[in-house]
Order: sequence, then structure tokens, then C-alpha cells
Amino acid sequence: MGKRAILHVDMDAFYAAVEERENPALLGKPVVVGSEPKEGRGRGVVATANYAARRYGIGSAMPISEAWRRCPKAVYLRPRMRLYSEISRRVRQIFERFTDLIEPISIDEAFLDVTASRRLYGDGPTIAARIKSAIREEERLTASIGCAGSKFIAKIASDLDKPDGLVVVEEGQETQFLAPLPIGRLWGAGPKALERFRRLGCATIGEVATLDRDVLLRAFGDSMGDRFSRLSRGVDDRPVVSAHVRKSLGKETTFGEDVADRKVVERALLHLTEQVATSLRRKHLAGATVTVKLRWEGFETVTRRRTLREPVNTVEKIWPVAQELFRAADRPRLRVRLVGVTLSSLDRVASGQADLFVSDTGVDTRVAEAVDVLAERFGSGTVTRAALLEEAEDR
Ligand code: DCP
Ligand code: MG
Repeated sequence: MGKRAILHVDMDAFYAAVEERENPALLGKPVVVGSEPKEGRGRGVVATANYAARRYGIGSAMPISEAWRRCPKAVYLRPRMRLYSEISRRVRQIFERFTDLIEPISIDEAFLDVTASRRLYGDGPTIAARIKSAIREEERLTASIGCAGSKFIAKIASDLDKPDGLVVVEEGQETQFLAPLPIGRLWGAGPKALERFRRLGCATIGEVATLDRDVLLRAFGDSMGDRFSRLSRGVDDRPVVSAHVRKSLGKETTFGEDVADRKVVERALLHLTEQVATSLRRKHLAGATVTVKLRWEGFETVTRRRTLREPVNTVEKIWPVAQELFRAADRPRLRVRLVGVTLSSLDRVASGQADLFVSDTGVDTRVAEAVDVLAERFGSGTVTRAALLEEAEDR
């Protein structure tokens, strides 16, 4: 298994694919999404075209009038940005099931670092396949994914077998993979650089890789020269940087009817705690502050929190605290309307092998992750923590 597993995910013909999904009558027809598509006479440009329209040479950024000239019978549509953003958000939520290291690049494209997720969900290609099938099943859309040890290679790979592609570049295969590709694939190689490479006698990335680093430094300056030298040899260690850091993770539930029975309330709270713990581990997070929220009939609401010495992410560690906070805050005479539990003061937890053995938190996490795998396979709820439930029911 490679040192890092990076995925680059890019939706296929994104706006157009969404429009096809929304309107089955479009199926099989060329579809062009763009601004001012009025009978193709507008002065707008094409945002995207579906693959049927691309056969006419229509593509992003082309003037609509030109697209119209090439294919007047295509269906011309205005973009519906709200809808696309909403879908983009839901696709991101699919990514979040597998990693919290997500770097969105645009509305339909993101890098994912799934290095630490492999122990739980399978190797990079397996995770990529699972993401693709989740997008297909839940959104009825297709994505193309590149899987490699770096962002640079993953990005190129995702583009090579579009649509609905999955291209894997194994560790050690990078230079072979890059060699036949045109230099335009190198990041930062614009028209000027391409001309200079042509004069150096290079047309492919493989030819650039054979050049001396000094030659590249002289031709392109230190910064670009160094970049071309490294990229052409498949060297790219830039990290995937997530756009936002989550501050808390919690779940709450409002009962259909206010509940008097504390066994029922505690069981619900335990169930929520399990969900929060699973979700934390999935995102490789742990939280040091446990907050319990309680609302009674009449809408009076309290929250009680405690900060632990160490961040935790297992139900075994969270539940005793949550239960104690609940019992201390509870007013048993009143019926309960809502309970919730939230973990905050979040930290990323490494999930390499090493940390499994240094503390019992690690062992705890390992057991819990095994349960997660079972829950994934057989559906959550199959694996209940019998002992904890009994404790809750003993009251
Ligand atoms: N887009 C745009 N203007 C551009 C390029 C893109 O408005 N010049 C929008 C429309 C695309 C979306 O961004 O649907 C994603 O861009 P992509 O470059 O990923 O193109 P597609 O997803 O449409 O097609 P592909 O299958 O090639 O990724
Ligand atoms: Mg795309």
C-alpha cells in the first residue's frame, strides 16, 4: 500500500448531467447549459455541455452563438446554480463518510486524502469505487475519480477516462504513467512555457523528466524550473488542505410525544451517543467537551457540559459522562421533549497503527472501529452494546 492515498473526484458534465437527471425527456439529446441561451443568439457563453453535445465540438467557455451554429437542435438551458450547489453539498457529505480531509476545488471537484481511512474502508481504489457508487445510487449522477499518491497524479488520472472513470496509479508507476502525456498537463505550463519546452525539444512529460534539473532552472527560473523538474518525475508532496475545521459534532432528537419514562430517554440518549461516536471516528476526530441538551414539556431547555482531560470518540468513554450530565440536570417530574449530545473541542486523531498501542484510548478505538465495520456491513443497529444498554435499563 502506498504512503498516501489521494483521490481527485470530478463530476461528469456536471450542470448538464443534473439537468438530464431532472428531466428524463432530455435523455440522449445534446444539452447545453449556458447564460443567455435565447435561441442561441445571446452573447453568453457555454457553462458546460453534455457528452452528446460535445460530439459537435461544443464545450465550456465557447460563445453560445458558436454552439448554436454547431448544433441548433441541442436543448439550451440556463444554469440553476442553487440546485447545483445543493447537490454539490450532498456529494461532499458522501465524501465526509470516508474522510474529513477534503479540499474542494470547485463546485464539482475535490481532493480527498483517504490515507488514514484505509484501515476502516479498504484501500484507495476501494474507497473510490464506493464513493462512485454512492454518488450513482443517491444522486443518480456519475463522477470520475483519480487515485494516486499525490494530488498532481490523482488530478490527471481523474480526467483520463471520463465519464464514469476510475483510474488508479500505483506507487512506483508514476513516471511511467506521466511519460507519454503532453506537457500541457504539467501545472503551470502555459503557452509561453510550452513554446520554451518545444525549443528544448520536449513534447511529453517523459522528455521533460530526462532533462537536467539545472537546465530547467535556467530556462524557467528557480521556482517554475524546480516545479517542472519535480512534477515531471511525479514528485508532489503538497497536502490536501480541508477548507474548514469542524468545531463540534452532535445529534439530538425530539420525541413524537413527550416522554415520562427515563429508561426510554436514556436509551435514546445512548443511541445518539453511539451515532456521534461513530461519526467522530469516521471523520478521524475526537472531542474533549461533552454537552448534553435536555428540553422538557413546556419548552424549558438546559445544556450541561464537561470537559475531559483527553479527547474521546468512543461510546464507552462518552456515555458515562453524558449519562451523568443528564441525570444531574434532569427534573424527573417533567416529561422530556428533546435530548441531544454534542462533542466539541475537537481534535484530529491519527489513526495509524502506532497509536493503537500507546494508550487504552487506542485499544478502545480499535474495538469501536471493528464495530463500525460490522455496522457498515450489516446495517447499524445490528451491533448494539448490550452491556451499556442493560445499564441504561437497570434504572
Ligand atoms: N463551468 C462553467 N464555466 C466553465 C467551466 C465550468 O460554468 N468555463 C461549470 C459548469 C460545469 C462545472 O462548472 O458543469 C464543472 O466544470 P468541469 O470543468 O468539471 O466540467 P463538467 O463537469 O461539466 O464536465 P467534465 O465531465 O469534463 O468534468
Ligand atoms: Mg466536472
